[in-house]
Amino acid sequence: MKKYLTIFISAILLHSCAKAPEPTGPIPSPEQIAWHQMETYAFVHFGLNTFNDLEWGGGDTPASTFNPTDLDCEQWAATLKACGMKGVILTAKHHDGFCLWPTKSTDYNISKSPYKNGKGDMVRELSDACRKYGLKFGIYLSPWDRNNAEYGFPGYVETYHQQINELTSNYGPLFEFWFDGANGGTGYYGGANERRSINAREYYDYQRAKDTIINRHPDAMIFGGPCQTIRWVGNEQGWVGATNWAMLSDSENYNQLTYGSEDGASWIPAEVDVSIRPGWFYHQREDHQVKTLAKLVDIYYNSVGHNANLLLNFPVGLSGKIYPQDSLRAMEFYQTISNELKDNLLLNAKVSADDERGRKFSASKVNDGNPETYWATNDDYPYGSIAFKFGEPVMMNRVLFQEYIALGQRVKSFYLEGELDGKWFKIPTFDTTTTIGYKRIVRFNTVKLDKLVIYFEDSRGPLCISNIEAYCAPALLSEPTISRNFDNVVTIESSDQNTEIYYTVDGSAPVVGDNAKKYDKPFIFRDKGTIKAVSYDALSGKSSAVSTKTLPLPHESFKVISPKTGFDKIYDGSGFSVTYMMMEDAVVELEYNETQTIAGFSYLPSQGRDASRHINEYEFFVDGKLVSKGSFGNIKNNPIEQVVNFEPVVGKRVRFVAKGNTDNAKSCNIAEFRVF
Ligand code: FUL
Repeated sequence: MKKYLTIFISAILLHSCAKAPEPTGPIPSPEQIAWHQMETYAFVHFGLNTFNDLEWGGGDTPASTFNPTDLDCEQWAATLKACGMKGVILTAKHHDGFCLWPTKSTDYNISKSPYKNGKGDMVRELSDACRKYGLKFGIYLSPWDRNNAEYGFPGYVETYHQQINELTSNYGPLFEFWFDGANGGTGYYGGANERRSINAREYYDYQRAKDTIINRHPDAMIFGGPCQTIRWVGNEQGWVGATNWAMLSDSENYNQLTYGSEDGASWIPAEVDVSIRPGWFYHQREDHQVKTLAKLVDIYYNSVGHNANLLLNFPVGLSGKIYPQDSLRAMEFYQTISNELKDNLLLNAKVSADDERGRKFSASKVNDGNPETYWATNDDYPYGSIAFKFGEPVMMNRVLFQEYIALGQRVKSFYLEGELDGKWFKIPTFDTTTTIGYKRIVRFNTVKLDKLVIYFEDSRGPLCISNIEAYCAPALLSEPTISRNFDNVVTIESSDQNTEIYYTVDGSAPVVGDNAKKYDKPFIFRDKGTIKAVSYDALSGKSSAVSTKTLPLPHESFKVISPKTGFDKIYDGSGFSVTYMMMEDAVVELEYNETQTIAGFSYLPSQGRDASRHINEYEFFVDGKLVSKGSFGNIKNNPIEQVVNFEPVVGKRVRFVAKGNTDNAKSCNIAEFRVF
């Protein structure tokens, strides 16, 4: 008996002392792991560009124009903290070369501006505010310098290193140093006003830069350049591939920025940089284009949910504060994500796996809340399945995974199945389920199940999964968007794939289960009228606010006299397809098949980034009689739809004439034009 007991105890001990899996290289450094854990942090673009309505200053904008009157870095820090950001990266110098700290390396700096009578230091103010609010601090220092006379020659390289030296010596711990990829081109260059190109890999002596930074800030990540420890994702739209390896190979293949490389020899994870507005710097004309809540939520799942960190940019405004619309939207975003991922359904589920290498690595480690423990399969088992059983059926639409990345990134392919009342079904997910890495969040339409099984089909080595969570995120009930194209096809879109859409075409408020029709596909609406729609969540029975679109008569009801070409773009429901006209021909003239009562018109200027030449003065005629004449006051800064109403007149022929544009240019733009 005693003998058996000894065998039994030693079997248990052996089992629980199973050896940890060998790393599947490459693996992250402890500093990189700490960086992964930050997940979301902020970018602030602020500088001379802000005061000159520019994205890329040429290097010749006078330092005297930098003049924030109400600058408050504590407002930035407090706001960003409330938005869940873990740190802030400041554009200490952008491509224009203007330095936001009183550097000794160039005169083109804040001490030559009226701000605080030349005594200001933005890097100091923001780094202090970050410390006060418990945020980490990072620096963006553009390698390209369109002001410096020696740019392109050895002299500038020394200036650049002097700047790195100052910034790494005087402003406390840095968590990240950002080397922008935009390099060389036209610039002021001390008055030379010419084009200069450099070999970006070699010119700046990045290895020396990295040594300076890491010697003083061992935890800091280096973004960009040949010595990078984290990588750009190849776009500025806010997404990285659903397949996303944290590894990178030496190849020049551009795609690996977005998807990583399974065979890559270095651990260089992705950072998704995106602005909350179209531009990186503040422009009043973009005040109406702050990204919607739905868009930001999507960006989160396509960045943090795809094994990358999210660097969300805030263009600080002219006053020196984060604009209220931006901070409100970012706070809503943070609250929405926190709410979506609040109640982990797996905490009390019964978990089991088909393979595990011992008690220390048992399946139960994936829902023990400890990131240091993990479920691992045996060495010859680079696949496996794990099941969660619920006492009562649950509703679910999100599953979150984390690998134990200290041992490398492994999983190559997996899928999800549910069971309800003994019936199995595959769970169709919104995007492909391939890699996991530090974090992967999988979204799908809400399903009801009493058992969840995850099959890991393929992996670079035995599985090492540290965490699995599941949620039922409430539907994001945002108003749907309604648009009609030139062929009279109406499309209604909801931001949340989990919701249904209901609509009416007679102008009445849509009530689900009553007058509203369920939308399942685009439909033809060859009429004039008002379409109203709501997003509806069948689960909670809740509807979004109503969105309304008033549509004019279709183009079949009139003959287009002017313009001769491009009217389709003016009448297609999109602010991004634009017709340009020379000012002398800038006329929209329509002749209706039948007499109409005309009460007004609307003009939408181009919604494209950096669009110019908006019509700002007009005349409007009905049957040759002038019925309205005026200007669109603030259209340059606020290029939203301009609506003009007048006493209704009866007529057949309307003529809209552009009399001026915002840039006194020879041509002007029209994105959309309507008569009602
Ligand atoms: C880009 C720059 O050219 C933009 O101005 C901005 O700073 C963005 C973050 O990186 O490459």
